[in-house]
Amino acid sequence: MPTSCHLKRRFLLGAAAALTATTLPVFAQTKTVLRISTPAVPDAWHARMWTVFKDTLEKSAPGEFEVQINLNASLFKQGAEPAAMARGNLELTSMSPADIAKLVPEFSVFTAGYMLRDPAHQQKVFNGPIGKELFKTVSDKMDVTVLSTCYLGTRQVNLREVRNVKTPIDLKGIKLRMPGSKDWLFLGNALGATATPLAFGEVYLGLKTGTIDAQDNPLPSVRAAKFYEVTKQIVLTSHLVDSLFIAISNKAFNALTASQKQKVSAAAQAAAAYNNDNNLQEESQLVEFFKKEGLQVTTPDVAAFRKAVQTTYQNSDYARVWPAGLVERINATP
Ligand code: KDO
Repeated sequence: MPTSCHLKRRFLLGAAAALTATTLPVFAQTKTVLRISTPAVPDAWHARMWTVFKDTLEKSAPGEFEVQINLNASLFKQGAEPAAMARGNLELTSMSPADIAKLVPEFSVFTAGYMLRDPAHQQKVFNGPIGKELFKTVSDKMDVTVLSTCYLGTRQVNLREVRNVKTPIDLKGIKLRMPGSKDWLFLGNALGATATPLAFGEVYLGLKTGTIDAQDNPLPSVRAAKFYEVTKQIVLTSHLVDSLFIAISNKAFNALTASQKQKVSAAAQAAAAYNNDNNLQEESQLVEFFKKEGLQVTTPDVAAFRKAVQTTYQNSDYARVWPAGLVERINATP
């Protein structure tokens, strides 16, 4: 028969075991997991910025978050991120204007060539009243909160073989790879080429084997993804001052405390600032780099490209989808 001393000891051992069994997982669960998915290659500034996000958050909220960074579209394929966020399978990503335009048609104004003038104009538009209004619609329709605006760079045409390109007519018949959605394809065709959809991760091989003749991306992306190894020319069309928006699902954001929300937003701002500074600085130096790598870097008749592209958009259904006065407000933003 157990003595009371035995019983007490057994009770204490049992209680200790129960405590271990319940407390360990509870501790593990208290960290909020933030899964990030992006098609960016590791060497791109908009991939590296996620480490800045993670480190900033670790400093401001030590031990509160587990930030999981998935690059190279290893978690979700390019463009599938907003749907994954809606299903609750992903917390954060960087969305392109074309990703947003699928659900918020008026946002397609930012998929149009020659709409934003330069990186400073881009930041003023998105950090001012236009951004505020449109991001509210994005939150209502997509259930995600935009935390900051990244400058991806200004998109240029990058050809496999050297060609004399002055105006859109000179791109006739060129199979120009674009990301795989209708707004991107419209832009590629507006440039005068034959737009062909392909995921970012397949572009290098497409250029190498010749299944595509060209691709368009900002110079820092051409460097980071090493497209210069398999192409011979860059035509400085500067057709799109491109943006990426750091966004978090509303489900994940609303589960945070007010203080955590503020810290996550601040980390996203720090990440965007890091990306923007580096992309801007590198972009200004890359023409020399590509020339040294043996590429021809040529300047076309940009005014002719601008006119042709803007006319194509004005005469399309896009102009009807854009809210009255929006283009004028964008143009009037200093
Ligand atoms: C691309 O596929 O060309 C693109 O530049 C589109 C952007 O919106 C973005 O998805 C980017 O790829 C990736 O992050 C890879 O740099």
